[in-house]
Amino acid sequence: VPGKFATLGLTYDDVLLLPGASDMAPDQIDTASYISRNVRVNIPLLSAAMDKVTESRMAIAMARQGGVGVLHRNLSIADQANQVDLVKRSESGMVSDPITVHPDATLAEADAICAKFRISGVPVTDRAGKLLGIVTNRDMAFETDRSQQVRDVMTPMPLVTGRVGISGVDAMELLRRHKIEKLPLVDDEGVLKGLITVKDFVKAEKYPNAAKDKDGRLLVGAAVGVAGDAYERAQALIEAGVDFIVVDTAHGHSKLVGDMVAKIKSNSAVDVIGGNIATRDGAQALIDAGVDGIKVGVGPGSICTTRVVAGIGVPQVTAIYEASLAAKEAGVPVIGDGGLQYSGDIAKALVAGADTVMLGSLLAGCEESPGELLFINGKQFKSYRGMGSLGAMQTRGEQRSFSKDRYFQEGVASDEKLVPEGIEGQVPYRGPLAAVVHQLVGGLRQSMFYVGGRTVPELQERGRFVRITSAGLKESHPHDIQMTVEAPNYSRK
Ligand code: RVP
Repeated sequence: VPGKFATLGLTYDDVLLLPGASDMAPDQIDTASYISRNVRVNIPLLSAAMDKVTESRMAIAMARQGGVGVLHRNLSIADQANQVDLVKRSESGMVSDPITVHPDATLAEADAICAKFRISGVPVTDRAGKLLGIVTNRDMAFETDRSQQVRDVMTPMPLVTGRVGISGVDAMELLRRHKIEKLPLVDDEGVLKGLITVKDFVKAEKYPNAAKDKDGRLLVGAAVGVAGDAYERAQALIEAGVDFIVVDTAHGHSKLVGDMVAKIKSNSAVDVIGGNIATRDGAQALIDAGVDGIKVGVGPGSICTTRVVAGIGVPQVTAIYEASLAAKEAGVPVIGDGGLQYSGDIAKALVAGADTVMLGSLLAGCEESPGELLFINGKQFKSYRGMGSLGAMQTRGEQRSFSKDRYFQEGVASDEKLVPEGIEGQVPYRGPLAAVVHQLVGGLRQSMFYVGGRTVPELQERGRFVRITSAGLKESHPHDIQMTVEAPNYSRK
């Protein structure tokens, strides 16, 4: 852009989508999209990498709904890698590397394992991995002495087992015929190679739209930074089975981010997403560094103060549009991150050029987000805060913050010297994620119907905006009435 002033910046509230000719039935709509070159989701939603939004519980719930969670990084490397592990083991066609217990372990230890992974029983193996038996809740329920060894309570071999590579149908038939819940899979030497459980079949039926990897495990992503041990963190996450890494900073158009993307990519096959940027040049720099996905958003976040503290940013619809000009040419998907307030903003982001969107405040109030329910004046809330807020960046007891480097403040000597770019607050409690996602995706499907786009690419291609004024925005919201009942998908700010 010549001169000092770039184009006029527009955001969600500045535009509406034009209704277009539509010849489809609503049930023909397909909301699948790509979050990066090789990671496909069934609904175009990601939960934000924030410590009040995405830990393993939210990530599991998101993937079951067909989207994906990005695990935040404001915790130790071991803890974050453990969260990846919890998601990858939560539901699957077959667990290829099942949790096991040694026969010398105590019942108390076996209990702890079951509780940690929310499972009802564990195969018992010797040091060489040979299957010796299985110990389940049923074996342990009536034992009062928790110091007893597993070997004395387990159901020993011979058990009903399957061969590695058994089909789902055959496995289900074995489970049914023998009225058992777990089918260990063994090789010729009797070494445990996998586990199939009834629960997984039930869940697969309950969540038909779940976003899964090629082995049938739920998809999950995780965030890393650029400072200190960020590269070691990425390696640990990859080892734990993460599907993609997000090099997540407040300024993705910086050499440090490009270098980190290139370094991770040079050593692994997982997709690497870079961000955040808000211009075409920023997107191009990430493409040149080799990213598989681009995250767009500087300052739109509901908890973000970057635009006032630093005076930096681009209104989100324009930011997405500009970034997508570079991204489309390179075949790299775009994530529109932050600033969405209503379901209608999802389609606006997609028409502007995003392939998926990332949500913070819209999901922070869910049952599955980290943190306790707060009761204030008889109403229920959950806390929510920016990763650049003082609370997220300062030291907690002995525990240093791992999110400071998102704002390039890793080297700041003491907490008093931090310059926050976010605030802390609370959002209304919204109940289980499934109901929230139902409304968000329901809104998106309506948008697709109105625009006349059966698929996300069709929506992107056909969608056109009309710019509106503040009078138009006022007209868009309910007006000239006192709202007496809140709708599940609408509340006045
Ligand atoms: P929102 O959905 O509007 O709540 O925005 C969430 C996004 O805001 C995050 O995905 C992240 O990009 C950004 N964020 C997180 N922390 C902060 C901050 O402290 N400024 N901003």
